[in-house]
Amino acid sequence: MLDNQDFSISRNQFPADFVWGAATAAYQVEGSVDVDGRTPSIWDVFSHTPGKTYQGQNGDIAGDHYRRYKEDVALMRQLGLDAYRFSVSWPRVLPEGRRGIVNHKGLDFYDKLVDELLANNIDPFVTLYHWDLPQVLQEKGGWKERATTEYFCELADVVTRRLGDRVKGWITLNEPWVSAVTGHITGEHAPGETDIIAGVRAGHHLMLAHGLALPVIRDNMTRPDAQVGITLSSTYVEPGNDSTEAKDLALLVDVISNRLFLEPLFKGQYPKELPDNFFLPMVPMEPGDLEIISRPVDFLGLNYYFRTLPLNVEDFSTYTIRQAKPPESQYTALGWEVYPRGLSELLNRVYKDYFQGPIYITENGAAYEDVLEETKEGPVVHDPERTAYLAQHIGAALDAIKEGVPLKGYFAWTLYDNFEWALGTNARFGLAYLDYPTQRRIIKDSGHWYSQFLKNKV
Ligand code: IFM
Repeated sequence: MLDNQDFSISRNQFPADFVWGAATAAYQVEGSVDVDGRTPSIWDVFSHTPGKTYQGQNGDIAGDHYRRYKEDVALMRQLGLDAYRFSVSWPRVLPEGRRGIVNHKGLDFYDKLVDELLANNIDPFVTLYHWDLPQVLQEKGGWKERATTEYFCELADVVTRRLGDRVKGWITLNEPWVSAVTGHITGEHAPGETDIIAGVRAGHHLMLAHGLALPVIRDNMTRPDAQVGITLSSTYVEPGNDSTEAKDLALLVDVISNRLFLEPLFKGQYPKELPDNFFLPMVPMEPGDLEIISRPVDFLGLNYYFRTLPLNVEDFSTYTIRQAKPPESQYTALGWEVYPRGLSELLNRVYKDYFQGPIYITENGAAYEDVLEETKEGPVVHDPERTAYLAQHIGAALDAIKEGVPLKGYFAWTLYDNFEWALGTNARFGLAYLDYPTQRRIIKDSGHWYSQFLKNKV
């Protein structure tokens, strides 16, 4: 079942308390979008709008996790995970977007999931917002409006009151950059807006929501070892060639892709390189906002997938950058460069320049064109590239630890194939293959490798 690949890495090389897990997000796996009082999120509306997703696909069923969570926890246990990172569907818990009505059936689902995880010795890490804003709030302006930050605090309060005694890791937001830019500027994600002012407003309000929610969460998290943080997207940026244009652009892409959120969080400022007359006038800043945004977190979550090698700008209004594609590099099915060293470089840099506390890799993984084979011994999926991707990035994580970065955990993206947003089911990132017609979960070779690694058998 396992590929005969030797990556010379073993779990024993990591600190004993290092957390190993896998991650998912509510809309990508849960399905059951109209049961037990859940109302539509922006992703239900967006994915049901013709032309927005691959073949018009949506998350109506996805991995049916809402009904199959016990089977999924059994899969996690089989893999040997220490922790599971999942997100809460806001409109399942607060169907009106606000505290007015708390949907206890929705909350019960997460309550049962947490109990099932703990019964299997798996620690819950909960993301409060992974992109599925209630549509009712979008109709009032969504993240463009400051009021949404208060509603987010209400969600945080309701969820942490109920689960705060059992959850180990709280993550306010997943990748606010993607919510702001891809959702409001390029329009590739819900709510599908294409307005730079909308994107800047959304980004600022997301960060404000994070800062405002921190004390609310802290008041309710009573598990003694509980911690709260945020997850940012990240990329390792280098110039695509030696030209001045590429070098200047690399600095700007780093500012926009990484520093735009790192700096307000850890330095209480927006990057000074952003032209004063261009960016700041769009920020809906009020006195005290940056102090709120930069309130201390217990940990930082980083999602890392690829390196970015900018050459020149094709269209700045849609943030389309032409990139170098070194022929000697390997690429995933999405054309993302496999560049493990970028992970250790990035971790070192974030540690040195921004945050000296605990860091978790909250997502890392790769999409490949997996093929399910039915054999006499049962179904199999051979995915040696993904095994190599995971092993090499775990190796890079180990390098960073040896270099002094306080890295505390690693979550593979993702537990099993799921609804990959605008790409629908056309991008498979899972440790297990999801056979959509039958809902079977089939552990891929890479999942077997990860499991053997976690059990100290490789
Ligand atoms: O599937 C996404 C996830 O929801 C957020 N981070 C990147 C993943 C892969 O694209």
